[in-house]
This record gives sequence, C-alpha cells and structure tokens, in this order.
Amino acid sequence: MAKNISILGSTGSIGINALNVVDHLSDEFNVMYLTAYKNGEKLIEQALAFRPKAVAIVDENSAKIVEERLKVEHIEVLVGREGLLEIAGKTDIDLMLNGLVGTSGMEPTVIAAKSGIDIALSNKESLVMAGDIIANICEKTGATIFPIDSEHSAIWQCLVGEKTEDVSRIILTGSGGPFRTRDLTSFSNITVDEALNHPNWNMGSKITIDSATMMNKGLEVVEAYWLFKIPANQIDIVIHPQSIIHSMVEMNDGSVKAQLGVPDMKIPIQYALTYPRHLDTFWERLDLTTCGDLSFHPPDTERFPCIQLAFDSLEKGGTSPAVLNVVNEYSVYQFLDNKIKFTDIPKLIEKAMELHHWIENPSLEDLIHLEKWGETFVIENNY
Ligand code: MN3
Repeated sequence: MAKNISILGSTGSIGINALNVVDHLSDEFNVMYLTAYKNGEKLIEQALAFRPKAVAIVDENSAKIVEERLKVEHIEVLVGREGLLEIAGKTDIDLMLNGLVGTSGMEPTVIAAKSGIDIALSNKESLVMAGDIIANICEKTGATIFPIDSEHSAIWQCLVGEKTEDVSRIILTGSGGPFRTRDLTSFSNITVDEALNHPNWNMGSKITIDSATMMNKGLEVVEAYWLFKIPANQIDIVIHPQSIIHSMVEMNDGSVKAQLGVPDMKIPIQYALTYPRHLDTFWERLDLTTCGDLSFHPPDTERFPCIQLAFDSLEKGGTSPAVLNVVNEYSVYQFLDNKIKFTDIPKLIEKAMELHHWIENPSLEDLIHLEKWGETFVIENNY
C-alpha cells in the first residue's frame, strides 16, 4: 500500500531532496499536497510531475502564476500562511514531511500532531520552540515524529532495539563549519559569502549560517533532548570535520554505536519516509577506503559561544530555548542583509535571553507572541 504524504517546503533544499526520494520510490508514495514559500515556477513543475490534490503558496505575489497554470490541471491552489496551515491540517494523509525553514515551521508541526498525523521532521525549530507542547500532543494523539536531521536520524538508527535507560550518552557530531580554524580575531570581519560557504553540506541559507556560528549544533542539542528524552548533561558534541559519522550513542557498558554514510540528506529523508525499512537506492555509497582519515576534536565554545547559549537555554527551560531560537533566526536574517556583524549574533541572543519575559510553561500563543517580540528585539538592538 502506497503511503499518502504531504511535503511542506517542497521547493527548498529538503523538499527537493524528498521529491527525489519519492521519485525513485514512486510505488511507495502518493504525493497528496505540496507547499512552497514563493518559488512559483518550481512549485508548478513539481505539481505537474507529482500530481498532488492541492498545493499552497505562501507569498501572495507568487500565487497568480501558480493559480493560472494549475487551474487547468484541476490542482487546487491555496494561498498565504492560511493556505499552508490548511495543508498542515489535512488528515487524508499518512505522513507529513515538514521541510519548512525556521520558526514558521512550528505551527504546522503542532497542527499535524494534533490530528495524530505522523511527521517526518526536518524543521528542528519546531522542537526547539515547542518541544514540550509537541511531546504532550504526540503522547495524546499517538502522532510520531521521525527525524530527518542527519544527526538525529543517526541516533534514531543507533537506538533501534535499544532501551533509553541503557543509554549513557548521545554524541552529536558536527563538521565545525567553515570557521573551525579561522583566526578568531578576524571573526567580526566574516562576510556573508564566507559564512554561506559550507565545507560539506549543501543547504539553505538559514541553516548554513547556523552551521557557521555552530548554533545549528546548539539547536540540535535541544532537538535531541526532546526527541530522545535524554538529559542535557548526557548530550555531548564532538567536532568531526569530514561529516562521515553522523552521530553516535554510548551505552552504559561503554559500547558505542555510530551511523555512517556520505553526507547526503536523501539518506535520512528516505529513512524517515520508509521507516523501519532501508530500501535500495542508486546514489553514491560510502567508500571507507577513499574517504580519507576521520578526525575528532572537542568543540571550541570560545570560538562558538552559541553552543553554550543553547545548553544554558535548556538548563533554564521554559521560554529560554524559544527565545534563543527566534532571536537567532532574526539575527541571521539581519546578518544575511549585512545589517549586523557575524559576532553580533551570539551577543543579541545572550542579551535577549536575559531580558525577555520568561514563562515556565508557555502556550502556543505565548510562543507566537515571543516570535514577534524577538523580531522587534533584534531590529531595535541592531547596532
Ligand atoms: Mn543536522
């Protein structure tokens, strides 16, 4: 029986890779819904190839060409943020893949989980913002989250058949990004182009900047905390510049399990879509005899203060991880716009974590309000 799926963010890096996976496993999946932010041309192309029931396009200026082109194909076109949320609420699917970028992905995750729909989750910000809320909803409705993030997919694969109480440590690996060895005194001169040049992974601009500041690893610590219910003091980060080991799990007896592969997001995407099966693929395989030496180092928290900020946010709990996430996100956009320096990103986050109105058990409305607060905070504090 083919699985009915929706793909949110289908024209982004994760969405395109997901449709590549679906294309080679076409007997396994029916694509029911697609959504895009503003790339109308790409969305049309995907809709014509995969024939979904409906698509949503968030940017209203891009909607017209999509509506005109898909009307004659009898594919429904929904528009705006409401259109996206309507698709997130569809219940005639087995699985929703959330490949949205940033905090905008939180509400769709919550909506699908409320309907008991399983979620293949690439949008880590959902869990960083609303991990507690989502975990509670999933417990009630039986919705399951299948991680797409490569580190979390690795941990998940290492944990198949294991009991959480037998795990002593999760070891998240990270490449260290493009500035692992750059002279620290020159960090304030880092340009947008330099930060967008990731050594191993080819990704969207938000996550690429997060990788350069290593906030991505910080967000992944929070994500791992909610996905695997492992306390923060049992989550370690190890820098592994080659990105071949995608993460590891250490058991109580000292046995360490690792998951390896070429750095290609199609592998974790496919596993999240086909779990518990590992179906055949035709893409590049890992060749250990040619991939070179693998090296490992401790993370440099002086160079990358975002890592410590993320651990601090987990320790404080409540709205602290959410404020870390939203202020990071808007700071990244300001940096991409050349409005602030690379080194301002952690400074703004630290300040916001001190100044924001902390709530112990935030509601979804509190978190949506916090997002607006974070946006204003970044604009008002951008020196
Ligand atoms: Mn990752």
